[in-house]
Amino acid sequence: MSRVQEIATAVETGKVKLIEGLVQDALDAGENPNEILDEGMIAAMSNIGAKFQKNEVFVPEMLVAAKTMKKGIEVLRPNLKSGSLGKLGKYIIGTVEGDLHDIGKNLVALMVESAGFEVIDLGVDVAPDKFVDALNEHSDCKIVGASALLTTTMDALKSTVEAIHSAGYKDKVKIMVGGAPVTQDFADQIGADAYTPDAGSAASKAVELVS
Ligand code: B1M
Repeated sequence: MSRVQEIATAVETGKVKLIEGLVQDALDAGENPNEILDEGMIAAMSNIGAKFQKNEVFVPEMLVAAKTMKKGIEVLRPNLKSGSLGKLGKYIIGTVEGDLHDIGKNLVALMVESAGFEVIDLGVDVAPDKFVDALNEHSDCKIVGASALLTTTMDALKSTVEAIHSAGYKDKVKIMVGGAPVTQDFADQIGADAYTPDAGSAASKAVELVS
């Protein structure tokens, strides 16, 4: 089994205590950090999601896999960073109201920060007015990113865009949306400025939006 496959298996089976060592060993052996992330960790989360759908695993297994992935990302983090902090302005990010999934949002935050933004992370279950409060507090912010992982919380993306627009930020701030159930069509329908399918493209799009 390759080192990247070993990492995937460790995430999928929730080997919290082993993951840091496995990721460090893979990095020391010269594995590409982006491959460790995409083909190791993200692929593992996708597998566990498929198993959850088939009732082969349950919420506790998803939780422990998520915990394992978070630990692994901490080891990867310095290897994914490149840009100089904050030079492109502020980027407010959060997972929308009713949604507790934060791994994808955290990856977007990490990539956007690496691209040169100062990230203000509001966390999970962020109500629309909390995004507005954050914008009021950081009036020089250029982009807001909102993440949703559940079909049931896609409406909260819509409410978030509406709240930001109603608060007078329509022409001042760009809104980016994403998350597994989100599509370009949906982003267009709710009036978001951009949709991207993954964290890497979110970072490039953010740079494009302020250039
Ligand atoms: Co949940 N969960 N979960 N879960 N969970 C999913 C999302 C699900 C698809 C699993 C399944 O059924 N196959 C399903 C949603 C079905 C649906 O709505 N269509 C689901 C469900 C049903 C639930 C619960 C309702 C289960 C229950 O309680 N019965 C519950 C809801 C809780 C809530 O939020 N209110 C729940 C709970 C949980 C845990 C807490 C146990 C845990 C989350 C832990 C955590 O995040 N700290 C969890 C997990 C781990 C998952 C899966 C397995 C993995 C999610 C993940 O981290 N993926 C997930 C299955 C799956 O995704 N296949 C599943 C890895 C991550 C890197 O990908 O977040 O998609 P992702 O992010 C991607 C892109 O989407 C994109 O970039 C990232 C990659 O580069 N992206 C953006 C994300 N945000 C972006 C923002 C952007 C741009 C791109 O711009 C701003």
